[in-house]
Amino acid sequence: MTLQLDQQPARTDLEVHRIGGRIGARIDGVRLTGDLDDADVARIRAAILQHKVVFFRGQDHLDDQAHIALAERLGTLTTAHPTVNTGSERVWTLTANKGMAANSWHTDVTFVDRVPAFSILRGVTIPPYGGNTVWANTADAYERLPEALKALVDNLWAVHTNAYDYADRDESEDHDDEVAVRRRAQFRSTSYETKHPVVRVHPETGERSLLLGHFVKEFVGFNQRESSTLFNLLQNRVTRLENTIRWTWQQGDVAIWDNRATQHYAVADFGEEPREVRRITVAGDVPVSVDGRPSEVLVGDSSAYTNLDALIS
Ligand SMILES: O=C(O)CCC(=O)C(=O)O
Ligand SMILES: [Fe+2]
Repeated sequence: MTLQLDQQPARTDLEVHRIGGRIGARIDGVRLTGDLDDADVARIRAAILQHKVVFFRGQDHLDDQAHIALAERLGTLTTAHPTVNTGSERVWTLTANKGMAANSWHTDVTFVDRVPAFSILRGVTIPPYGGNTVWANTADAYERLPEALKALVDNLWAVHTNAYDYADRDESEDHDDEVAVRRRAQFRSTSYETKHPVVRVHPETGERSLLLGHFVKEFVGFNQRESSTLFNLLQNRVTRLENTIRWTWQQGDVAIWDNRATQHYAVADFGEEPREVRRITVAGDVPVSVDGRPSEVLVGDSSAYTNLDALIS
């Protein structure tokens, strides 16, 4: 007889507490390591798929290596970033937000075809105030669209790029600061453009979700002005407050999100206070549209970022 997951005897005190109406759960009673038992990993993965983002308090024991070992339990890892030299093969370190453009709604790395599956973010230095991160549920946003709009987006494709015009979207005071300018130049040092379906079918849950965020350049068949009107209409559905969860970080917290069903925004309201978070990214496969067509690379080769042949699911 095979036991259902939730009928298996609990070996730890792992508990999942929902903290939002449409997205978000906190998981208590578990110490995150690469040695978690398989049943706990399965419960955590199921919770991520259901709640889209999950949070763990008090994981101060994690260093980069343990963080990597934990992430490997969820799948094959990507390199740290397709274009930015982070000084590490796997770890993407974000110190403050200056010019990083994380204070803008996005899904991670959608300018390549192989959009990451999971991002695992650890709070290393947390400011005394501000610096929250907000996540939005892109599957729920799709489900709540009026049928007429669903019919439109089911057949809509968007071009995503890492070379988008930041000046358009960033009103921060340090936009022209030297560090910010240098970071942006590195971010765009190699150009990537990918055509993605606006509605993707999730490879694990079968759910449909909106694949948008700040890397979108335009919609296929629409001019700039029309693209921007349509983009705002859809993004507003994704980011309405009822569809989000906001997390107030403490040092040692870990957030894991399903990058195939969320967008996020790091709020840049912590003045000159230091803030550092570190991310390990689990590779994902190429999105597929409602009618079964995969995303298409227009510019750039991201095979070094994610080796699709090595993907384990
Ligand atoms: O700084 C944060 O809280 C999130 C940054 C971000 O966008 C990411 O790690 O993907
Ligand atoms: Fe991000």
